[in-house]
Amino acid sequence: MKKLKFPKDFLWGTATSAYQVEGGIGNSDWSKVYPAGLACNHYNLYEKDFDLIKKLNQNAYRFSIEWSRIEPEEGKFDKREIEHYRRYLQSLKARKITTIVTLHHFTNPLWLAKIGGWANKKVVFYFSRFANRVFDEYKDLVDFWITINEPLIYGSISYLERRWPPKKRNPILFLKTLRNQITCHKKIYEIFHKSKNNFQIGIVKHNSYFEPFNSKSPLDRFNAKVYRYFWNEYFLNRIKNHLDFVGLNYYSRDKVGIKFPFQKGSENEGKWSDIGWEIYPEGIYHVLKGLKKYNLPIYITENGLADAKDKLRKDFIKNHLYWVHKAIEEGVDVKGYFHWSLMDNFEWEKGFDPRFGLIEIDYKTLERKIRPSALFYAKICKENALILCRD
Ligand code: GCO
Repeated sequence: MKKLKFPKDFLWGTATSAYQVEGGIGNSDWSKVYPAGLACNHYNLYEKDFDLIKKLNQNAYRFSIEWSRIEPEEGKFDKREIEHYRRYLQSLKARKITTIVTLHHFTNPLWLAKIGGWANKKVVFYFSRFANRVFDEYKDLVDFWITINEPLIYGSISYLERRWPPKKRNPILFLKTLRNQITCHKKIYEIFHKSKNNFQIGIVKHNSYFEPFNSKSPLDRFNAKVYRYFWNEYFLNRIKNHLDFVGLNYYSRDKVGIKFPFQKGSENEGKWSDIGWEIYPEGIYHVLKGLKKYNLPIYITENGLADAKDKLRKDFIKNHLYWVHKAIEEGVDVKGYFHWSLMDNFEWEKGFDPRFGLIEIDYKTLERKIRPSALFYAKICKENALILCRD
């Protein structure tokens, strides 16, 4: 038996986002295009869910505040919703759960979408006004702020791949969005840090482990480097002086290169999740090592898989944490791990089929059922260690 201890005060938690779990959001750019209905009804059942977080020994929770609830019309702030999230945060604090709040997790109020969303320069004014208001309301209750979740995923899927609202394919709009995200982040960082409150503010980046499709091909090796730079580093390089920490979302490996049909068989040989993402735990180690140069604390803000039968999740957690621990031993300053997700939820354009939860949701009754992997993770959280048995 081997015990891999994690650093003192390590944060162990789970992550969700408002649109994916709350239910009843009718006023966002997603509401009509991909309605999430009642989702998990977390909006009303949050006390119950926080009890489960506690029961599962997690000491931190990452979630998002829905902009379209707080500001349903431009410039009009909804007092009832502001009070809702205050009670929400208070009940986390009452349970001594560290709070990590994401300000933008993919969805926008309809009024913003109507004037061009994130591609419109005005978003800088609107989003920082919203952020500022939220900060003023909740600054005593929030430990970590995240401005934007996965800026490049958001920009590319919405403005290049046409899969998410506004479902456009327009590189100019993509670049404008990117520019506005960078400006917004820096501005909010500066505004928040005028306050004397005790908090940290950062970004959540989706970084992948890029490998050449064919390691013998110089072209493929070059391609992997280009991806690593533009996907993993470019955004961080632009905001690195405006960060207290880096949030990392790691899911998988991507083999990149010039693909010829006869090379196909060699692609991504590992295990696969229910939605076809390769499970490649070692990748998290390489990605973490890649982030070391920023010299900032790192929180793994998402890591998980779609696994309805809960067959692979336990090993997934174990093996990823093994590699996280190795990175820590080699000097990477990882301070927390958040599994995606606390419970099954609305997986964007894929709907409710993919099951990412440590807790299973029965969408008919909204009953919560703890999966075996959640208990396995609970042990790790309690021990602040990963226990490896020889079996
Ligand atoms: C993302 C988001 C989450 C997803 C999760 C699983 O990475 O797209 O932050 O909202 O649900 O990553 O795909």
